Amino acid sequence: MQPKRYLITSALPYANGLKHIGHLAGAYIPADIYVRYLRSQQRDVVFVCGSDEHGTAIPIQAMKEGTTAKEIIDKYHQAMKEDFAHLHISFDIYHRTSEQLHHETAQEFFTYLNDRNELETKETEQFFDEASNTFLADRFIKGTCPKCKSDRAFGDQCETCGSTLSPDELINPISTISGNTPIKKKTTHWYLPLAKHEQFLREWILEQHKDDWRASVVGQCKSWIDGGLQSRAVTRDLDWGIKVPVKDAEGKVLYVWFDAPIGYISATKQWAIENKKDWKPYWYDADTQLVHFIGKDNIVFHCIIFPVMLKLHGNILPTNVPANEFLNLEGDKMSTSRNWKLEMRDFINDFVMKENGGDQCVDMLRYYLTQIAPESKDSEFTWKGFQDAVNSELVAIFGNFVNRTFVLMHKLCGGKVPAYHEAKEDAIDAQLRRDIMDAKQKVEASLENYKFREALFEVIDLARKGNKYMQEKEPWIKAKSIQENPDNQLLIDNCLNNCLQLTANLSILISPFLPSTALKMCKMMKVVDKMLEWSNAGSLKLLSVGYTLREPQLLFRKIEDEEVNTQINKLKSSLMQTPEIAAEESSSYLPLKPEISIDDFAKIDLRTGIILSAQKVPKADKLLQLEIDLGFEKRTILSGIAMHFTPEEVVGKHVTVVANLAPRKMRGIDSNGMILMAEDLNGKLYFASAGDLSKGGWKVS
Ligand code: B3M
Ligand code: ZN
Repeated sequence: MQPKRYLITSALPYANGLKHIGHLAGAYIPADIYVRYLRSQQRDVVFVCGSDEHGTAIPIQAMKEGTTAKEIIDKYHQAMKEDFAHLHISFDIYHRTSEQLHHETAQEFFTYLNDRNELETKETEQFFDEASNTFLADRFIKGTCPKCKSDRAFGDQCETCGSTLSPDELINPISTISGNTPIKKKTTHWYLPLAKHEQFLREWILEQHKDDWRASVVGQCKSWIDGGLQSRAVTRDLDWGIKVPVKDAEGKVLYVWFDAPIGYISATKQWAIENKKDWKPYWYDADTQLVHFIGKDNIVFHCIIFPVMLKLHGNILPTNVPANEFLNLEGDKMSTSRNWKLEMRDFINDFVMKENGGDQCVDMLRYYLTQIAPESKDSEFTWKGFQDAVNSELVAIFGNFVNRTFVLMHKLCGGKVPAYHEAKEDAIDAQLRRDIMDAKQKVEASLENYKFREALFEVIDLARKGNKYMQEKEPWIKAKSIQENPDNQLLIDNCLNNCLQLTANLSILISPFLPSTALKMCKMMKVVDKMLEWSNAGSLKLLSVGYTLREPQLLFRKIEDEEVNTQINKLKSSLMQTPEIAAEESSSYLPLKPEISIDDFAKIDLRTGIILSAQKVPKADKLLQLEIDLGFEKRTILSGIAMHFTPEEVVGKHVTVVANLAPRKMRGIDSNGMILMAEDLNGKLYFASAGDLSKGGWKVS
């Protein structure tokens, strides 16, 4: 039986910075595809998301940017909202957890559980900064890593070796707020006792959902449960967040992972207010299908902690949590701290905003990110891969098929949908028509099972079949002998009718993935977007006979080598700017020689020179014999650059010469001086020239 309604959520991104394409591929594009597919079937669906604006990540970013937490969330909420809109992620609402409605919803939730004694309180000792009179969140404590001894370790993790730490493990802990050594102080917190719910979790996840949830999700849950479920603190000592709604809980807020998922509920409430709907069935009725799209690092929160909260609060549980693995970038893990990332904003600026065909670039990105979606294992974004996906699939298969169909229809059928002559149908036609009808079922089955890569593959495969069909039918050849074989026109009609019906089907099937492309196709076919309703797929009568169609428009442009190279260089150069990499680089610079006096320097006579001729020195791999014009005289100088330059390359070069160096005999030749070269970190040589002088002999000082 079909569920009555759907509530689809995408992880609420932290409002502490711009998000990268790994986030996009993990939690937003697949959710958007799924939602668009459901909408095209007129199912009742609400797609909610919003900014996660609490947690220590926010004040920490504020400290970094030298501003307030409020300014940080306002800035990044707005930016993320815009980025998602540019990439056509079609949320029904993009809310924020700093809204009053959310604070109230989260507090009510807490109170409900607390009133029913579902939470425990415990007193512990925590680090406290006396100077600022605050308890220190893990991230606000810095120290030496017990594992690798690096001093870039925080209370939760070491930045150098990546180990997960607790503040107690740090050697010489220091408050990042005051720089002082913190003291230990007693504090009370509320905990969610997960162990009490172990039986429920085992049955619900490991039995009920062992087959319909992704293996990686069930696997991660199993190891959490088998590892022994600990009570989880749901409050923190912090001044940024939602106040704990209990008397005498001064200075305490709800833990961000307690309030953030409740953000899905408050977003639904806000959507209902704006659309005059009732939000309650979406969170209470058993015939609602709740699906959370997330990245794998959020599994425990969405599959264990939040469901326990929902169960205790009387809400429905998620039907599925299709978590994705990670997306790597050009052979390395994506990382904000190392600056190895491609932000959505960068793609938008470099492609989407650059040309009026920006929409097609959005679809190209959506295409590639779906084609490589990390559904069952980590996958990799490369610019070359992006170029290949666009050029050899979108352009060469999908776009090419649609374009050829339109061009030939205009040329051979007078710009109208030709009739289909049943009597002339052959086995090849019949097969293509079956393929069109089957494609719908295949795409549908994959989408229903959250297999987006597979679903997209089926759509492209149908276009591939279209190309093959056209190649076999060769209507352009048949057109040449219509005079002799009048029947040929009937065969041409059948071919193009099939190709046009196939095109119409492609527009429906591709629409959840590439919404702008589908609309562009509708325009070419002169049909309204109602045609994109899913129930129309599989039909062979989408375009009526005799209907006039527009001229074709190219659906996708090619991605040029130059664009790919620019992006790769940009990525590499941004990596260089991070302090970690700069430190690594600097260790490959040669150490400086001992200091010299100005008098030492004054002894060296540097002159400009021009290389007049050059030749290899026999039996010496490294040496070039140079003839150099110093203006007042010509010199022979031997230089060890033969492995780097050919004689032809250096003739005419301007060089700086140490002109008063004592002559030295090498390989039987007198060398009178030395030319200066610079060497980069990779050992590549450059001429240290005084510029484009017309004359040699000038003094360099
Ligand atoms: N903001 C973590 C993250 O972006 C978190 C997700 C909340 S979903 C309720 O990875
Ligand atoms: Zn370490």
